[in-house]
Amino acid sequence: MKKRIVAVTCVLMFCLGLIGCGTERADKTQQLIRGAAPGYNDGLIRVGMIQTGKESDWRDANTNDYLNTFTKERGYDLIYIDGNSSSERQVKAMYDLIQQKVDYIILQPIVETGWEDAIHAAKEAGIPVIVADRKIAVDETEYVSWIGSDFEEEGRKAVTWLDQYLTEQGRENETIHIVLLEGTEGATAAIGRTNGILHGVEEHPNWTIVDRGCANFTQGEGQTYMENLLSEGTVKDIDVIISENDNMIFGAMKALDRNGKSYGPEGDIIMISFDALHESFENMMAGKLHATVECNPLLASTVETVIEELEAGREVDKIYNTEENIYTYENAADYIDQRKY
Ligand code: GYE
Repeated sequence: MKKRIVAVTCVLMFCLGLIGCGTERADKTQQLIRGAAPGYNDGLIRVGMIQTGKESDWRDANTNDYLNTFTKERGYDLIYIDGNSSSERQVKAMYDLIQQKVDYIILQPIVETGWEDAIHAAKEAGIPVIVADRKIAVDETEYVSWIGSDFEEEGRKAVTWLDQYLTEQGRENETIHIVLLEGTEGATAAIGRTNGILHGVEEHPNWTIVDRGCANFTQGEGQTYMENLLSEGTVKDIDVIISENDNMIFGAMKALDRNGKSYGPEGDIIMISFDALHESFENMMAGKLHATVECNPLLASTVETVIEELEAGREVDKIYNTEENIYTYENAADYIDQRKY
């Protein structure tokens, strides 16, 4: 379809005596002419977007960012597909979008594996795929770019902060019992954060993971997981809970409340999570959460930049990492008003 647009555009420009036909891709002028091209009814760039689902508040912020960026007013026809937390559904969506001959596919995969054939089919069809948020385990020549966070670095930030905090508290030589609530198995965000955290734990012979398990990044599963753990009674001491996202720690808080356990800077258990949602800042200010490692969900503008570059026929980078911070109960009040999600 793109070739046809370019061809028609070139004929138009040639007839108007404007310029010769040099580039293969549309630039801004060509985009304007798109609308006039017969057979291409609206002049919009058709973008298929495959989302993971609705597992967390981070995800809602991420979805809204795409919906607000890829609008008709801004020149896009967005076909948004909710993966509904199903990898099979996501793969099927890829084939559907290929069949619809969209101009670009944005893929936000649930898990890294299982993508070889679908990604290759998109490449064969000449549809550029931009992967965002989590990664896929395929050769990097199969897709255009990946845009997202350095999740292992996020994990390291959490343990570095814990190390400093324990030292400040004079607890650097104490045995520290850690519970680790993990995100979805096979998801880059969970793999990376877990690696970063476990490396940090290995470096501290007096730290021990007394329990770890998957709660799929959801608040409900975070709560159930913690309720089960507390009712089993096999884990006696918990000094720290590290949760691989904010929603799971909110769920864990409910379970701790129901079991009369105190936590947060004003309680017994040290609480650390990831994402840095607005609600986490409120929790830090309320003395219920120690720290949250930022993970930026606002990826759409970078994805759009990649599309604009491709439209202009320019080269794009393979990896775009987001800039991120860690926030704590000590500085939450200084930042809460600036938070965008
Ligand atoms: O941390 C979590 C979400 O992949 C970075 O997925 C994302 C993670 C995020 O549901 O809240």
